[in-house]
Order: sequence, then C-alpha cells, then structure tokens
Amino acid sequence: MLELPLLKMSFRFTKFDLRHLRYFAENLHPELLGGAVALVAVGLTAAYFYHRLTKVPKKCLDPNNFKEFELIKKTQLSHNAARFKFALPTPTSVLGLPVGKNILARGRDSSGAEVMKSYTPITLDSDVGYFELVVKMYPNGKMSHHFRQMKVGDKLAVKGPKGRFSYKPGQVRAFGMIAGGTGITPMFQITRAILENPKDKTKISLLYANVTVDDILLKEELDNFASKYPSQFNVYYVLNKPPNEWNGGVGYITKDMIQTHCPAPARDIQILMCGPQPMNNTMTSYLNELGYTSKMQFVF
Ligand SMILES: Cc1cc2nc3c(=O)[nH]c(=O)nc-3n(C[C@H](O)[C@H](O)[C@H](O)COP(=O)(O)OP(=O)(O)OC[C@H]3O[C@@H](n4cnc5c(N)ncnc54)[C@H](O)[C@@H]3O)c2cc1C
Ligand SMILES: *[C@@H]1O[C@H](CO)[C@@H](O)[C@H](O)[C@H]1NC(C)=O
Ligand SMILES: CC(=O)N[C@H]1CO[C@H](CO)[C@@H](O)[C@@H]1O
Repeated sequence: MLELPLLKMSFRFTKFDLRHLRYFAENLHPELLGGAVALVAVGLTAAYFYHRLTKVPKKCLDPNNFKEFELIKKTQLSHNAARFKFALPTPTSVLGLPVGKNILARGRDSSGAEVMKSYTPITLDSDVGYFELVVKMYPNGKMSHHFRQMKVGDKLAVKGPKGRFSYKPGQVRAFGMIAGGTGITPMFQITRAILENPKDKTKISLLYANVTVDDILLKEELDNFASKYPSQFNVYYVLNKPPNEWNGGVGYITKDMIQTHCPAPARDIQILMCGPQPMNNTMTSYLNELGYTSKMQFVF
C-alpha cells in the first residue's frame, strides 16, 4: 500500500501543534520565512485534497453509540447455531474492527427486557459491505432468544470495537489455540487474518472441543484452511460424543493433547483460549503445569 504513508502524513499535518509552528517561525531567518510559509501552505493544501480525493473506506462501528445493521441473510448451521450476515451502510463500507476485537450486540429477551452480549465477527475488514456472526442459540438464553427471532430485514444494534486482545503480524512465532463451542469465533477471525496475509508466517495449532460432530462450527472452513496451508495451520477436533468413525480426540481436552498439538512453552509463542468458564479453569491449570507462563497465555 503506497497510499498509507502519505495518508499518515496528512493526519500529522492536521494535528500539527501551533506551539511548534510559532517556535519554528521565531527561530527562522526572516528571508527564509516567506518560503517556509509558502511550503507549509502548499503541503497543507495537497494533504487536504489528497485526503478528500482518496476513497478511504468508511468505518462503521462507534465505540460509544449503538448503530443498527440490517440482517440480509440467515443460514442455519446446526440445530441451534446459525450464521448471520448483516449489511453495512454502503457496498464499500468496512466494519472497522481490528483483528481479535469483538462487538457488543443489544437485543430483547423473551420477556421484552433489554440484553447486551459480546460477539466476535468471523469476517475481517477485507470483507467490504457486510459482516457476519456465527451464533449458538441456547434454549433459555436471553440474547439467544433475540437471535432466534431475527428475520431477514430486521436490524441489530451493535457497538464496538471492544476487547483486550490485539494482533500485529509477527507478534509471535506460533499460536496454540484452545477453543470450546462458540469460542471458535475469535480464533477463526485471527486465523483468517494470518492465513490471508502472505507476509504473515505465524504458525497456528488449533484444539477445538465440542460435544458432537454436528456442534463443530465452521468445520468446512477450518478443514479448508488445514488442506490449503498444511505447513502453517492444523486443527485437532475433540468430541465428548464422537461418531463411530472418528480420528480426532475423545472426551475433554487433556494435558497430553496440549503437549502434542500446541507449541512448547517459549517466549515467542502464545496460547489463546476461549470457551466455557469450567474449560478455561481446567486449561489454565494444565498450561501452568506444563510450564507456560501467564505471559504466554491469553483468555478471551
Ligand atoms: C468476547 C466474547 C465473544 C463472544 N463471541 C461469541 C460468538 O461469536 N458467538 C456466540 O454464539 N457467542 C459468543 N459469545 C457468547 C455470547 O456473548 C453469549 O454469552 C451467548 O450468546 C449466550 O448469551 P444468552 O444471553 O443467549 O445466554 P444466557 O441467557 O446468558 O444463557 C446461555 C445458556 O447458558 C446457560 N447459562 C447461563 N449462565 C450460565 C452459567 N453461569 N453457567 C452455566 N450455564 C449458564 C443458560 O441456561 C442458557 O442455556 C462471546 C462471548 C464473549 C465474552
Ligand atoms: C480463566 O481461569 C483462570 C484460572 O481459574 C482465572 O484466573 C482467569 O481469571 C479466567 N479467565 C477468564 C477470562 O475467565
Ligand atoms: C454444546 C456445545 O456445542 N458446546 C460445547 C463444545 O464443546 C465444549 C467442550 O466439550 C463444551 O464446553 C461446549 O459447551
């Protein structure tokens, strides 16, 4: 992207501190001042027009105010999970969500009371004009009720970005990822960002736990990643209730599975976790026993 440094420069111009400008003027030879002023004026004008003329994709999220997005497609993935596709205001808009961040969605439960819950879009800012959520709807879940009721044409109120995790390419040599159920969504988003960036060589080992094969979300996409990027990404599924023919793990994720599939403790690796609370507690104790320091662990 050749445009980026120029764009940054134009921002710096607008942020130019007046005090510096005065210091600059006072310490300049008078004969040079005219030229310097003209130069600054030309620079500012150029930056202004450059800024106006370049089509910077419009970011839609606001961290302080809820904004509404229209549901344009709802695809059932299993008996209780669905993929929701929302339109952004224009076909060239981007959501404006840094990799690893999530959003807060607002809705109403079955009694009509307001609820707010966090969700991690599975799309990236390279997807223009829309964003997608994968949501598991629990029988008595409050926000689950809202999502179950949603029909194409309905609007969802969303604000963000939020979250403590941020990702920069090259931040680590390898990620180990441990996910349970819908805990796959942040892992999926980060994995996509890494694999779709040819310059990002970060390795990923994903351990993904669920009850049945039917519960595995985004399985087709994950399997595609594994076959397309065999030296960079691998996934090991673990099921409580495996089918008859099954070559993944059985039961819960064990310490052995972590040792076999995740990168060994090292300063340039990190283990990311996202799943139900009991799973987090168990996995954290396994990781501690295996010698992963708290710096090497992150829980979403
Ligand atoms: C950062 C982040 C990202 C997330 N991303 C996603 C995502 O992409 N997709 C997604 O589907 N979800 C995601 N979640 C989970 C999501 O925020 C909601 O928690 C989930 O949708 C359930 O909300 P609910 O209001 O329907 O359920 P709730 O009304 O809270 O209940 C859910 C179910 O669990 C049971 N339950 C509630 N509390 C407990 C408890 N303490 N112990 C045991 N059972 C309990 C209820 O009976 C119900 O069956 C994310 C959560 C976080 C924190
Ligand atoms: C995960 O579990 C550990 C150990 O029980 C706990 O210290 C930590 O706060 C938990 N993190 C989250 C985000 O729930
Ligand atoms: C029910 C469901 O689909 N989610 C589960 C996936 O597997 C993990 C680990 O076994 C469970 O903790 C989730 O609740």
